[in-house]
Amino acid sequence: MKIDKKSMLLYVITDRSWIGENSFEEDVEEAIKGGATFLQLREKNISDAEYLNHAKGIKKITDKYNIPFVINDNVEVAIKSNADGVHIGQGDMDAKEVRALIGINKILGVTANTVERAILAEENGADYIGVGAVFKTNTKTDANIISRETIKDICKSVSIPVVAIGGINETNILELKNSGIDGVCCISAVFAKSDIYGATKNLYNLAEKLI
Ligand code: TZP
Ligand code: MG
Repeated sequence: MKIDKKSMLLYVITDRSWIGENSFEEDVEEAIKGGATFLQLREKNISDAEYLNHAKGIKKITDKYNIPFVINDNVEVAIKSNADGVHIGQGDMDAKEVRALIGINKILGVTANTVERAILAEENGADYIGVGAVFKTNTKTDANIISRETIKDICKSVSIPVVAIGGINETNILELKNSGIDGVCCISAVFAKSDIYGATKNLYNLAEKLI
């Protein structure tokens, strides 16, 4: 499954620390029903076995709704769960190396916060670029804020889709209008909410006005 730009519109990323009374899988399904167009499993401080278990569970749901599903930073879990691909951060594995491991048919997402890194990522086989943090976020406290100018420059410098991440929520999402991005990534604006379905639906409607 390779990506269609439209599937980047509302890219939702998991964070099990927000799980409340429903299960992880139930929360993910609510987000997809609400309008998530792309799903990334991103869990820190987790064993490979547990990561793989969640990946297999979520793969069934993303298959049911036919949306792309990638694993953050773990090629082995991506391959074993038959996920659609992998997303690697700036400090993670080398994009070329990951592409060689997953093959040409899987999705490779790469975080790149400068024009140089974005161009290199595309050359090394990335299918899309993630850029951020675009706003202050408590989810990744070590993330630098990337200027709107840099986001625009990155979007202009690559031909693959670009998604913005970091602190994006229903109140600030429209500030990203005209920045050239193809979609937004959200963690807490979805999973920190008690009504995950409603929050995602609202974000989806706003994201549609953005692109
Ligand atoms: N990379 C840059 S910011 C961020 C990541 C993974 C966290 C995004 O989380 P939230 O809750 O949508 O701000
Ligand atoms: Mg990472």
